[in-house]
Amino acid sequence: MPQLFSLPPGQRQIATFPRFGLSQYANRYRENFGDIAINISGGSIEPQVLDNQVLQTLPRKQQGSDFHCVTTWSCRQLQWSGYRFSDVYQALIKPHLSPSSNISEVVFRASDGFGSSLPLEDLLVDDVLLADQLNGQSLCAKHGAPIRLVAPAHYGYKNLKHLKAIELYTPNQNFDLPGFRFMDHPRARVALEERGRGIPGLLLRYLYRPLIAPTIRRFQKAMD
Ligand SMILES: Nc1nc2c(c(=O)[nH]1)N[C@H]1C(S)=C(S)[C@@H](COP(=O)(O)O)O[C@H]1N2
Ligand SMILES: [Mo]
Repeated sequence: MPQLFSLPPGQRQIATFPRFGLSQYANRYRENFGDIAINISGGSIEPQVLDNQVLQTLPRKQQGSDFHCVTTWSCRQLQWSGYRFSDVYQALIKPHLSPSSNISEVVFRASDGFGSSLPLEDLLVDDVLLADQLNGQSLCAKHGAPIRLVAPAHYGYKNLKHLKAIELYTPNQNFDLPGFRFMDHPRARVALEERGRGIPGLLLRYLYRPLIAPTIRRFQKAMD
């Protein structure tokens, strides 16, 4: 279990799992984010909605994984439960696509307005989940109710909370995401310190670190 002793480059352990994000999302907190309803669209797919009932037809996956925010805090061994993204894709999405559709990129949209993308190839691995439980309980509003993406090999900003839509794109298609482009690396792999786009991860470490404490306070205050 080498992970128990070493953290990825530039990361430091934090004792508790804070509510976190870009400051403009702090106040978009609600006590109730409603039931699971994930709108699937793009590619050749007939738009459709995944709800709890259809997700429950898939095997449940439990997983303990570390969580790494781009600002350098890491939280160890969070216990997630949910569904493998690869199972969702293979069983519930792919059968509805025409065989010739070449999906390469997936965009996730959240009900607080946040959005993120990852290459499909990064999502079809064993530890990427759509998680609806954390530490044995239904996911709370603070951490992304009713369901969120968990992609432990990628920085926190790829781990989108309050998931409400999944969009599928082919290699030549463009899409829009909220936020500054330099802050969004297309893959954001933690092991390679891909913190941002066009700026070295090593530099961003030092720019982001002073933001941790005020951001945690701001996100906490928005829930009071
Ligand atoms: N919908 C939504 N998802 C989001 C964010 C957000 O503000 N809104 N922030 C991202 C960032 S930067 C991080 S580090 C993690 C934080 O997850 P947590 O609040 O459960 O700790 O959520 C990510 N996913
Ligand atoms: Mo983050």
